[in-house]
Amino acid sequence: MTRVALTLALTALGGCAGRPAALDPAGPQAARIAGFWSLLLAVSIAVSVLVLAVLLDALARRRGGSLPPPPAVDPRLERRLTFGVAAAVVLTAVLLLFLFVASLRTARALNALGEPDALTVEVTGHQWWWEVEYWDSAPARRVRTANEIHVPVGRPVLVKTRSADVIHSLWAPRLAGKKDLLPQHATSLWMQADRPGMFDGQCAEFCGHQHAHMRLTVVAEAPEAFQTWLAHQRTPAAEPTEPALLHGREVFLAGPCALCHTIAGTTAAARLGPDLTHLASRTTLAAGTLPNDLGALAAWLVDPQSVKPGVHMPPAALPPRDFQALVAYLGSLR
Ligand code: HEC
Ligand SMILES: [Cu+2]
Repeated sequence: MTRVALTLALTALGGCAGRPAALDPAGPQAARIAGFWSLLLAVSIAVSVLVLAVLLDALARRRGGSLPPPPAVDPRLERRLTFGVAAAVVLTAVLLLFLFVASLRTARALNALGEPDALTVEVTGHQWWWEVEYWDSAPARRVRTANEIHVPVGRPVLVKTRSADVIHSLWAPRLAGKKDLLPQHATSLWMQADRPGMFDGQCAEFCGHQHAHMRLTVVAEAPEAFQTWLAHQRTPAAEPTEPALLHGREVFLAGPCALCHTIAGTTAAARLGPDLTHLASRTTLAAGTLPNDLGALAAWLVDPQSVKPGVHMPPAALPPRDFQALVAYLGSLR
């Protein structure tokens, strides 16, 4: 019966398309959490069934419509009742202790994936997007991107988390538990993906207007594919060859865009908004709010406020020719 309930719950939670599914783990950390969750469910079901059985038994023993006369004190019955109550108290205490120890063991396991070859990724929460930086001892080799964490399958990843403004919380339920991102205090969590795939993530701590539009994607890929991706991200932005794209770059660099964004290989080096060096290589725009295609990009630039009301980016008020060139240039940043 426990198994049936468990399978039903798993199917229900795992089957909702596009929903994070903590009970459908794709890595050892999430599997630990799902295991502990199943244990809690099993124990709760067992206790509920036991209590219900005792209650039904008591009801069945009750005879007639009116209350029976109070029984004469019977020392044997008295002893049996005392024993029953004591046994129930001991059983409860043992169960609670058991769950406490299991919870401690899960927490310890979550913090211990460390290996010498672990990959270090720094994730900074912003209202309302994720800055992702791949750590390297040589600063010039560090890679910065946004709203996407690429990880190699089977390799432990140490995610160092912080916040640039308010408290956020990183949650990619198929890979790991939640971790708060705090403004003044660095935290970290371990994650590892055991199979390739795209895994949804979401800010899990209310952080203002657009909290619900603060999604991220973890892209787990084979180690070679990951290295190719990383090497490509390290390169500066592609040099435009067509006149329209060159014009688009001029528009970008001359406008307010360069005050907030970086495009490596150009003079734009600000960090108030996402790094756009390889913008077109990402799957979504504005932290999972829009698909990443030219139409959505144009809609975003014309009026970011209508897509994400309150967002910290002004609209691009440009003549049509400049605007089209700008969109084409950004769309070329593979
Ligand atoms: C005041 C700072 C600021 C200015 C000026 C600004 N942006 Fe942004 N931009 C942001 C912020 C912040 C975000 C992240 C918004 C979010 O997802 O919540 C963003 C997001 C974007 C994105 C989506 C990136 C992604 O990976 O999701 C693009 C593209 C972009 N900006 C292009 C531009 C262009 C082009 C201009 C100039 C016309 C510009 N921005 C001007 C701050 C700015
Ligand atoms: Cu947030």
